[in-house]
Amino acid sequence: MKKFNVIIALIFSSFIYSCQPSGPALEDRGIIPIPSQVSSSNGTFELMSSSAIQLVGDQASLSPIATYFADQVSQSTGFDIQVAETGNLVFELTGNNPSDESYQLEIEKEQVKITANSPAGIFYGVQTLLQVFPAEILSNERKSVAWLAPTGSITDSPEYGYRGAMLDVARHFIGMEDVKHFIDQMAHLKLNHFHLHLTDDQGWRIEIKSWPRLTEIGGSTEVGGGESGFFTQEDYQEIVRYAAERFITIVPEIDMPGHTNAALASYGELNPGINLPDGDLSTVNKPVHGSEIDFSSKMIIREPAELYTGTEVGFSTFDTDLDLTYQFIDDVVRELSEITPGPYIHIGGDESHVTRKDDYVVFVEKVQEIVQKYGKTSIGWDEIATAKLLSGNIAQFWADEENAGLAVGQGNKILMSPAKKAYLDMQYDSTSRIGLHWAAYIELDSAYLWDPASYASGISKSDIFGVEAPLWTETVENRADIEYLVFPRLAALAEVAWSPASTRDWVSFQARIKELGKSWENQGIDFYRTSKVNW
Ligand code: TNX
Repeated sequence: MKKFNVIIALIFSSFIYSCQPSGPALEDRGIIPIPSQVSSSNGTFELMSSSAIQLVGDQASLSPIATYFADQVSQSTGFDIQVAETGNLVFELTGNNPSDESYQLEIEKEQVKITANSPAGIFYGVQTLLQVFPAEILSNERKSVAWLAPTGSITDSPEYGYRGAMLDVARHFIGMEDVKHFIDQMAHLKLNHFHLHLTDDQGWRIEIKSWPRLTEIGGSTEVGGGESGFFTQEDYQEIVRYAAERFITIVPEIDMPGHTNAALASYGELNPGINLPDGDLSTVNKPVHGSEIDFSSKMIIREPAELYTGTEVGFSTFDTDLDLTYQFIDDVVRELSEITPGPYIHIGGDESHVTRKDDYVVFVEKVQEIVQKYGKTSIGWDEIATAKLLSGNIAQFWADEENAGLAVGQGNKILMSPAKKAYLDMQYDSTSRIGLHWAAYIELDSAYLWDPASYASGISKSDIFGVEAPLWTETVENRADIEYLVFPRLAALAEVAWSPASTRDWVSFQARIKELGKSWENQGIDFYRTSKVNW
């Protein structure tokens, strides 16, 4: 009888124990990207109105992160969390190595401590901490929830130093508020480079003061002929600042020598004369599409091209023999470099189907020199590797393994954006309401299940500079469209970029993404509820 009582007592106490308000263990909190190491202990930390942040180390670099954290949680919790001499949220810089993005997060019952060797590391610790609290923490409405975090410790560092996303603001112009919203979400996923595709056939979206018609004319329309717009240099600098506060570097792209119709429509003196008759591709354009046009047999009439609002590509080119072309590019790169603190200028270089191959090579080599002259490193789509790349320049692999191989052969690194995996504009399946499918249908599992280091033959881990997920916007007009295509896939790509293959697991991701889904719901993000996840 006595023994029986003991057993009952044991069962009962373990039942009571399992009902403690500790909620899920740290491992089950749905952290994305998955950290290198997570260990749980038995307990909870509670964020309260009396919580305060204590900063240890350089105050100037830490206090903006404290403000960021306080802002992120203020609406949902109603707390006004301050920096104080002592506090139960400790952010401590343990070294001074800006390129070390690793961090440690220790959650104890009475204290949370984030330590790192750089402000970026502290910031990533903050992102993980935000994911550890209930998903309502990022809500922009007051929630009455106990703000509990399971205790334990996390050690974490990224696999790749360049973890990016790209937004094409040229095909459809995407305005400031939506760009900031995009940056906010990148930050939550520990992405650190934001590539802005600023120019294309359909639009020129960055003010260049020495060539004002680029935006007056070239920025006046978009795919489908909508009203569109452009960023003034002041707008652009605001984006740069907003991103920098989230440890994100802006990578601006001027796509050339192809994809330049908007520039050629703005300045006829740059136009070698392949005029596009009012969006009708059947006459002038089709015969030359995909072939090499012979300019010598054409009369070059330097007149502005027609503005273009269609979606076919490959018909436009700068005149690679013209001095004015390089004066123009020099002005553009100079002005852009002045307002771009990051080290990169993206020079495009894709799908220049009407530029002769040898002209293309000369052009890319000259443009790299210009970019270098202004102290920047060039990134270009994989085609640029058919030219001699300057040391340190980067080829962005999107379609052609052979091109990527040429870059590796020259000792240059590869930014991995394989269209079949990383393109956020691809439809999920044939029923997706927007998107393209020329590369593939990309469901969430497909976006998740690949490894940059073994994806393409001839490209190994040491050749890889990083991973980037581009969103092209031929079919994307507004925030709802962006959210539909970007979420949840950006989370999969962020984990591919941050977490080593050895820690990635689709079944675990399927479970963890549900928590992120709740967070997105709380933030009012209308993500795509793929059937691959039991939301
Ligand atoms: C190819 S990717 C392009 C873009 C299009 C995209 C659509 C690349 C370097 N060029 O111009 O927008 O496909 O998916």
